[in-house]
Amino acid sequence: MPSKDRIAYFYDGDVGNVYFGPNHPMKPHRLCMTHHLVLSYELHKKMEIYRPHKAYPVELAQFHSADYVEFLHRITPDTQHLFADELARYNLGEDCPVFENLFEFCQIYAGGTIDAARRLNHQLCDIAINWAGGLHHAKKCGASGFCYINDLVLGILELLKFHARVLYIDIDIHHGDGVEEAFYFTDRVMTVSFHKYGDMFFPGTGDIKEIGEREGKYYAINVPLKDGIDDASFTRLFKTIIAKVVETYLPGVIVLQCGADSLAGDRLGCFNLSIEGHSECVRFVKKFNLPLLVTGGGGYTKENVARCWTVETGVLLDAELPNGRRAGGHWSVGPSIGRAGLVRSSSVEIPDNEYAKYFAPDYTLKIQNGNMENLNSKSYLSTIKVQVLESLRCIQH
Ligand code: ZL4
Ligand code: CA
Ligand code: ZN
Repeated sequence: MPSKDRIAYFYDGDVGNVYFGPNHPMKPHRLCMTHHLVLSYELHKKMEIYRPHKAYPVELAQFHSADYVEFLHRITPDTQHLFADELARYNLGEDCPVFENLFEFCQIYAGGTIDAARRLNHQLCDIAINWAGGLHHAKKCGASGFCYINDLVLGILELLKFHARVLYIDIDIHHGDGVEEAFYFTDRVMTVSFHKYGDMFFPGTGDIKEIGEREGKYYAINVPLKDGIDDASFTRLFKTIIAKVVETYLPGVIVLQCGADSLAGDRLGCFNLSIEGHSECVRFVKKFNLPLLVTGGGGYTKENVARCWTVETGVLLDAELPNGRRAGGHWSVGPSIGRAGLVRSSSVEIPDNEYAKYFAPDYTLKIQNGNMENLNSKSYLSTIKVQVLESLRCIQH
């Protein structure tokens, strides 16, 4: 177990109190649920918890255009009807609505990722976690796909002040287009995104042939996948590619976007990963023992998001949770009567807390299997792997 001060965890209770609107898939309340679940497992005793600073407009403008930042700062739900042109220009609307306290929300999640990068830069921790961050679609001059400010790009720019090479890995089911685009022409950041590709799935980019340009050629990697990918196929492909990437690129620091919409049963997703499969990727990345910045991202079945990021907090702390993978310690294991009064076998209930009701009826960290066909054939996955590894062979340091 690492000493408590080596893991920095960023959280602001205000971040979960914003509302994107009726039926909007993005529910920041999942961040409160995650935090309460982390507390109920007493994981806060094994890491330092910080409230992030609210990033200043000039910090946001390190990547974004000053006019866009200024507009985000100024616009409110009451005044938006006066700014139809600007709303269209900055892509604000149905996916990216203007809501109460929008700018403060951006300042908090971006502040968390920037603070995380700064603590890593000064070697004040080995791993920094910001589950509110990971909003990978935001562009220099506008919002996209529920993302307004690209905290990942801001965090990476901060890391580049101290590190020659930054590796960005993205396991959200959507293509990490905003981060890729920001660093498409440089070899100082390698971006690797695993995502669903095809059938017009958002954002529509991330073909395997997108590899970067000019100085950045071969430094963008895209792993396009079909519906229903399972733990075995995903983790095998992930480990093969990431091991080769780290061996070839020799990054000084890794940024890992852990979007939980790649889990089975996600409201927007179509993959079939369990929490074990998803968190196995986190465990694998941690094992390189490089400074690591971990963020959230998508995730639209909010009980599963909270379960996943809690288990992954445990993985990063070397404090594996019962049902996260291995059972052990003082947790009760074995046949039990659930809170719902059902007899179950080999289940471990999450510790009781004021948020426990969200995890009914089983009250465990397990999620429902998607029961889906894996449309990624062995030969398809093998072709993808071969193409990525071939592209990596073109890099010569
Ligand atoms: C919704 O029900 O594919 C937004 C968005 C709001 C409530 C109001 C209904 C009005 C699904 C999505 C209709 C809204 C239709 N409401 C929005 C091409 C689209 C154009 C916009 O995980 N319409 C755009 C974005 C994706 C598109 C995914 C993932 C983020 C991340 C990191 C972003 N956009 C079609 C959709 C609803 C809504 C229901 C929705 N939007 C599903 N997928 C999208 O990678 C955080
Ligand atoms: Ca992705
Ligand atoms: Zn996503």
